[in-house]
Amino acid sequence: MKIEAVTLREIHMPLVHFFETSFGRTYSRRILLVTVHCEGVEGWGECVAGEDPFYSSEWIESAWPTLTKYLIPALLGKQVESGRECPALLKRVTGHRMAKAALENALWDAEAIQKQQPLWKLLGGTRNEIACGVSIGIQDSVEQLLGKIETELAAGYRRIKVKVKPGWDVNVLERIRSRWADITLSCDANSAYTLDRVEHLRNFDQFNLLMIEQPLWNDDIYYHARLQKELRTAVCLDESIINARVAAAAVETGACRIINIKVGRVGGFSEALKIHDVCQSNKIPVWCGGMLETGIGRAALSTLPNFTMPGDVSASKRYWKEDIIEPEVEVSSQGFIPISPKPGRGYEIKPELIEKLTVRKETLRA
Ligand code: OSB
Ligand code: MG
Repeated sequence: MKIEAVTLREIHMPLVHFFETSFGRTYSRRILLVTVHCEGVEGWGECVAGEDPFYSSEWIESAWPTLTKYLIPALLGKQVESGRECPALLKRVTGHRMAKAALENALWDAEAIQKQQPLWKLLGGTRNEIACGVSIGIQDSVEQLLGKIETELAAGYRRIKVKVKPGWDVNVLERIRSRWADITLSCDANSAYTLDRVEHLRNFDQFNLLMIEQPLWNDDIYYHARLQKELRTAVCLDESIINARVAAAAVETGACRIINIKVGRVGGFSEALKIHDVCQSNKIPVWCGGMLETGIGRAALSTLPNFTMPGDVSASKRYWKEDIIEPEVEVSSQGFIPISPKPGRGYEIKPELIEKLTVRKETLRA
């Protein structure tokens, strides 16, 4: 496939409900979409960089110029057979993994369409359905949170994850557990704690949580290893796991017992597959994290064999009034997303809707 042109778009999409983590509240998403044009085939990718550099140093305003000035020019005019070739072509640029992932994943999509194979099969997936969980943000009141949990359980979701931070943690988990003693429950701190809060974090052990996600600094492995030794609850790393080498180091040092893989965070499908394999050979279960993406950015990866825990892959309607793909992502009453046997990404892009939501657009040609 010759990469003839790449189109970048920024679309604006309000969330159905605000989403709050320990680093702030989001009402509406600014989403960067990438389209690669390769000899009549169009591949689509989504950049998961946020509106602000809070979850990671990358954000939409860093991703855009990095793509136009460096990453896209490194690909234009190139002949590639597979998305796998992308990391080597983009290697000169340090970091900017979310920007790279959008481009690489668009190429995987184009490759799948060109080969008339489902994307998930091309990635090595073996499942035909994905177990779904939900990530529920910090709310205005605990009552509001309990109401949301009730709704999601009724919808069939197989794991509830709640966001925590100092002041919204043990008190909240207590209320949840006193109402639902047996549900599969986990929590995500997005780096809201420090190691000197270990006594406080030990209180989490009483709630029989599936995991506590990213309790300490976003760039830390070592102190998570110290913390994991002090806790019965499994630590799961999200922000800290930026590539397969760091994943191997985290596993070797005992910094976590579970890893959250987000394709965007780690730079694309190629690196995500490597992390999957490192974890599988070390018997560390993984699951697929989300970044409030549209339907474009989700699901295919979760079909790999070591994705043994429900992911943050939820129905389109939890996020959007109308998603930009069809059919929209739907979750069964048992909490699963069936995987499409169709070639390519398995759903259609809605070009008119995307055009309507677009606030800026730029095409670079070979
Ligand atoms: O830490 O997993 C996270 C959303 C934005 C930034 C970070 C995170 C999240 C989520 C949302 O938890 C998961 C989803 O997309 O449903
Ligand atoms: Mg997380």
